[in-house]
Amino acid sequence: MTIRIGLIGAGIMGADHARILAEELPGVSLHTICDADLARARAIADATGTANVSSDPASVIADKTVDAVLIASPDQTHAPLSKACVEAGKPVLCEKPLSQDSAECLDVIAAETRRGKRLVQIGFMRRFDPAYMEMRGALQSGRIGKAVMMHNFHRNVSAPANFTGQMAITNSAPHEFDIARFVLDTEYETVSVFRPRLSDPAKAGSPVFMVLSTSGGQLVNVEINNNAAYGYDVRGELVGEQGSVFLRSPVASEIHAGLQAATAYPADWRPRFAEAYRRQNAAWLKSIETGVPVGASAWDGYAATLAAEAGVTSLDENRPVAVSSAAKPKLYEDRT
Ligand code: ISE
Repeated sequence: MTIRIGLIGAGIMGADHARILAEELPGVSLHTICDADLARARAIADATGTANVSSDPASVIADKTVDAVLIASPDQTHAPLSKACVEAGKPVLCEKPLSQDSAECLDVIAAETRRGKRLVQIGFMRRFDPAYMEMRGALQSGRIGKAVMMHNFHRNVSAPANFTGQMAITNSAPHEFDIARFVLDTEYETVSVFRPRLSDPAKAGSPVFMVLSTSGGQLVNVEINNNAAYGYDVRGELVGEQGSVFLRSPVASEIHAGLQAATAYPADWRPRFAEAYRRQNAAWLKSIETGVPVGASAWDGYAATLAAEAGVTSLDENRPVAVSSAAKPKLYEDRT
């Protein structure tokens, strides 16, 4: 069975997902590339041998010759387009975040609950990253004892042009909110957000430092620095009562020259998490065939957005903020 994909969004992530689907995974074909900028959609279509382009997401979702949809359009479109896919009965892989507004996440969850079936997978690809999988496995095996803390550093070279001050929390940090919740198998109780004083306080994407408490009694700290300058650098350490697991980034080589030894940092997340994206997309395609959902659900997307909303409030009001969630529908009880 060849799965025909409608790809919505021809920006940096849309282009990367198109490349992965066209070049790295079997049993899938790109059916339509959709973007408000048709020229951008056509460029990806030409690069991947895709026949159709569109600037109308609704028509792509309704197209009976499109089996599944991958959403990589701007954040604010994620929830309405995911909801439209659910209402059309189409499996959808939606880039993170599901929404920056938890009420919109609940709309998607209500649509899935009405249908009685999970169709939405959220693009929290770190769940498929080999290093994070080993970290979670070490905890589940008991080798490090009970988890007590998790340290997370998330550094980009520079903030994208459209980045606002809050997006460190609402766009970047959802990766940490989700992966820490997934590794620890816990829920968040409070979020406290701090910001260091910078030489240029107006610079978009300036660092934020967060401390989250969990229902399992753990502390999770997250540093987001979208203007780290030196490289794309994501670090993590899971600390247990009998040991710890330190995240290692994939390094292909180490150059020794001029009395120095050096390894290279990637320029952004795509090379650092290339294997995670490939595995995530492969697992999504498999779940379409089997009907068994995998990866992060719309509920996981909601949980990450709740933490982000609490984080924004904490930064604005300079206080710890409680994370309060709606009741989880039974549809999301089974862990995959
Ligand atoms: C971007 O949207 C991502 O998802 C990357 O993984 C993250 O590192 C980056 O900060 C986000 O802006």
